[in-house]
Amino acid sequence: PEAFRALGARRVLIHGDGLLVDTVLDEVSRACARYGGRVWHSPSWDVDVDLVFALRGADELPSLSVRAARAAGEAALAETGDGAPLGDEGFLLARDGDVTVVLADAPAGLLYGLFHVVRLCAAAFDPARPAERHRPALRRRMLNHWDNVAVHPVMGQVERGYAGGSIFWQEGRPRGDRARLREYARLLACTGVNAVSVNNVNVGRTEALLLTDRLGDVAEIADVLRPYGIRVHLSVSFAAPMILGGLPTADPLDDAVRAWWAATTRRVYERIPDFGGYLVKADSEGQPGPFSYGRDHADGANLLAEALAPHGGVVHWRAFVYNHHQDWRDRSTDRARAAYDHFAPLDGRFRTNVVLQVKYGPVDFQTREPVSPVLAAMPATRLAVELQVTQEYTGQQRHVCHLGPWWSEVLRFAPWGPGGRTIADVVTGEAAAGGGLVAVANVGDDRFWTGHPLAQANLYTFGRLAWDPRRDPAEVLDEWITLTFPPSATADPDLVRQTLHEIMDDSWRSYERYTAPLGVGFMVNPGDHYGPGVDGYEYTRWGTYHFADRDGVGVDRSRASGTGFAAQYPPYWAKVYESPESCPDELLLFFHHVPYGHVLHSGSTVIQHIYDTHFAGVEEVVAMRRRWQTLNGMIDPSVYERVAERLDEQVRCATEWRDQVNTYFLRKSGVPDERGREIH
Ligand code: GCW
Repeated sequence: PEAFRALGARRVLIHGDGLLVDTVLDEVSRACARYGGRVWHSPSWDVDVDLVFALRGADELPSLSVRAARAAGEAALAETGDGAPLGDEGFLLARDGDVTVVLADAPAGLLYGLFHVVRLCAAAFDPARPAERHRPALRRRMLNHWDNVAVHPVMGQVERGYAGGSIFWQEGRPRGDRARLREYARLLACTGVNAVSVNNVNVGRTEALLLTDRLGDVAEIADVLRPYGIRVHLSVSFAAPMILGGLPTADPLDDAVRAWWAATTRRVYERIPDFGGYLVKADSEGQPGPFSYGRDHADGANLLAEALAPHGGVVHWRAFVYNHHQDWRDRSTDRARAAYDHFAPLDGRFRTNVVLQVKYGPVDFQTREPVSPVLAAMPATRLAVELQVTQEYTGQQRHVCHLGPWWSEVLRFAPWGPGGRTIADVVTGEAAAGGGLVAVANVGDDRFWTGHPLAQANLYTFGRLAWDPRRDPAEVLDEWITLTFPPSATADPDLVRQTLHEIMDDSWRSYERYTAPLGVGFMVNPGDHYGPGVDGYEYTRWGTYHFADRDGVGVDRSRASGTGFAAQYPPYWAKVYESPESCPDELLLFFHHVPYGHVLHSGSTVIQHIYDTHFAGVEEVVAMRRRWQTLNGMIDPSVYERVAERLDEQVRCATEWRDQVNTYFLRKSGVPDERGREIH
């Protein structure tokens, strides 16, 4: 609430009507009640105000100051944008004498304008502040909840969830805590997220029913999220016509199947008129899909797209399709190749309301992977990048691992070569058809929302990057710190801010240092994916191997002698990745199998790099913990304690990683650490 002080102490006028305008009114009223300001909603008399939120289409008001402020806003609008519209969600912020004015074309714009004013604090009222216009670079900024309705025997209530139970569901039923859900909607709206899917992409029997018999449960969630501009989407089973409709087939080209989807979808929209659409994991890790009928993924996705099109809905169709029954002895199959091999040939075949949702890397949300080549191979398809805010492979919200820099690196990557178009251009629609940004959510019913209080920064950063994928992640983190740890009587705000930066800024790289080296990935405990398990996946069916032997380590994915994955990139990167000499160090073992003595660009050998980074990574975590301890007494004690306890676990776990990885490679290679440190 502290962040609302500057706004809540002012005289505020809100002009316009609509559900989201009511939300703005409610927010401002609450802030004013707390901090002594006043609020008016379209008064019919003249009032003196400090801040105006106005919808451009709304009627003229008698208030002279408001009319003047609005006119000033219009003038600023003309100046700042060459007539470009603000759009459904954009807004303008300008000053007119003593008044700050927020103008929007649609109610959602006023809501985002409100949160912008909150972020700016006193700066929003600075007379010298030039006018600024904002609109999201991406239309859809979406979170996927992998929440089960019924508790799954292995995965629990939330698959890969590290923040307690589901915020939506509890043991087979809706959790029913509308107040908490509304707070969640508010939290998401302030980051800029505007779409949420409410059930796991692995759709079980109970979850399948959300589409039909239990649609009312979904409608209730939609009702609570709607006032914050958030649309609800649903993960559906491709076999729904059989499971729910009693049809003998789910063949996408079957007329009865098409009719079933059309009728079912019509009923969804009767109940939830602003329903967002479907999310589908098909032919992947045991989920049903079009392959069973000899059809391809364009046939499958288009079936659902056709049913959704009359209502303005979209299908998010996931590209995470690979053979999860691989024989580890089979060196010709490469999981990294799978998405490209399945999908790139289908470019141009998807209907316009299909969004192909592609994990950022070719394997699976690893700490380091090359950017998926699918993102550069389908110019005629709407592509969304899927990130993982839930930290399945990056410390599971027990470790501090701030992912902003990593996501930003992905979004800034130029797949056609340096200086060319970027992944941000692909998802915004400047270099392809544009499909948005999606992430797997990290929130549960935990009292701090995300288990680790500092993991909230990942949620916030995702929302801000989805609003503007070109933003500097360090600046976004700074914004989050300021909003989350506002100056208070006991704290030295600069010290708190600086300390949090020291802990968080480089935490993803620290995590990378003490876990799997040089992009080789995995090496986690199978099953829960937490902690080291160097050979945990080496002889499994999952296609995630590192091939370490006495001479070397890594996966040969070159065209010349390996799986050919490197050739899936446009020529510039295909060439760079093809040879160990030009491949960037951090991806070397993803693309090449090299001897332990191979010298990196950094000058170090591979084996010495493994030792050095693992020792350094643990030292960095120990330093994080020491820094955090200096904040004792300066911040909320419950937050302090929760983070302190998790840092103890991070030190323990990082040490385990270091010792297992170093010991493993010492035993394999027989090469001692040149600095003679203790390896077990
Ligand atoms: O990373 C893997 C996870 C699975 C998940 C799958 C996916 C929802 O280990 O738990 O299933 O990815 O993305 O579909």
